[in-house]
Amino acid sequence: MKLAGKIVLITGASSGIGEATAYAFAAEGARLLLAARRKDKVDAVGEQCLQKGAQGVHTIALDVRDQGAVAASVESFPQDWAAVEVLVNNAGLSRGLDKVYQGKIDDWDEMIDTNVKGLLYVTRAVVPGMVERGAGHVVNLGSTAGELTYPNGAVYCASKAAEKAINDGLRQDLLGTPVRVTSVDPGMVETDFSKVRFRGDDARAAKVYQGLTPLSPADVADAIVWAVTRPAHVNIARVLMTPVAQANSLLFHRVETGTAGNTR
Ligand code: NDP
Ligand code: 8X3
Repeated sequence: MKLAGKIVLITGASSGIGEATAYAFAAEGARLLLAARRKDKVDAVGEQCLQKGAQGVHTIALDVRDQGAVAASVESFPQDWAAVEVLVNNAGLSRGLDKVYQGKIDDWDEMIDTNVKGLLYVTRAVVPGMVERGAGHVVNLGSTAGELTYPNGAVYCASKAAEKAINDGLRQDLLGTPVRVTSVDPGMVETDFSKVRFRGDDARAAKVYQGLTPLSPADVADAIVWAVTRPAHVNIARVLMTPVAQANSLLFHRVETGTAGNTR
């Protein structure tokens, strides 16, 4: 599939993997619908995209947890932006590292509302148009966390296990249509993810990536663009990717300690 001129909707495009994915599609000459809550940030990403080769950019202030706003937003795309061909369901976050029996209810609600319900709301609003037009590709951001639960992360891991189930279910439900569905499931990627998890405690967040070379957001964007650009009859169900220093969501090797273990 050639991406020049194709309309690509990316949620969570204001930072990290979503931002890098916007740049990667921009370099292919796509037209980008970029959504996130922080409109100023998403506008700045949009400007960069135009410089990198995007054929057009339309930015949207959107909280994916707000089902009404998601539906209204997709309904109100300008006429010549309505035919979304690629949806990247990337918006997501983690909050805290706590034992389930001590966890904060608000953190659980935020993770589940964003990573599970938000992903569903956007999918529900966009995919019918893909089916109607007979063209489309949905890329969902999963995680190694959805494959294997790690201590103190049960609810975030559960949200990504739900993503895995939804990704598989959506692919089954779209059988008989040309619409493709892919989950891209990275391990540690250095973004604002840990800063958000630890609510701005940057020193604690930096420690997550100390002593190993994490994936970069561009590495993940590369996998997304690769999956989307396979021939139209090829569906990449899942891309599970980690840094070399990470075996799975439980096991990392850190150079300074020379030890393997699970320390986030
Ligand atoms: P960042 O914190 O850098 O980016 C998260 C993005 O999600 C931001 O653009 C943020 O935008 C957006 N977002 C969060 N909540 C909402 C919301 N309610 N509505 C709309 N947008 C929202 O983290 P990453 O880039 O790392 O995370 C992107 C995705 O990748 C997530 O789904 C995450 O779970 C997944 N992932 C991350 C990994 C990692 O190690 N970093 C590994 C595996 C998966 P804004 O705040 O402006 O709304
Ligand atoms: C993010 C990866 O292992 O930090 O999904 O939770 S991890």
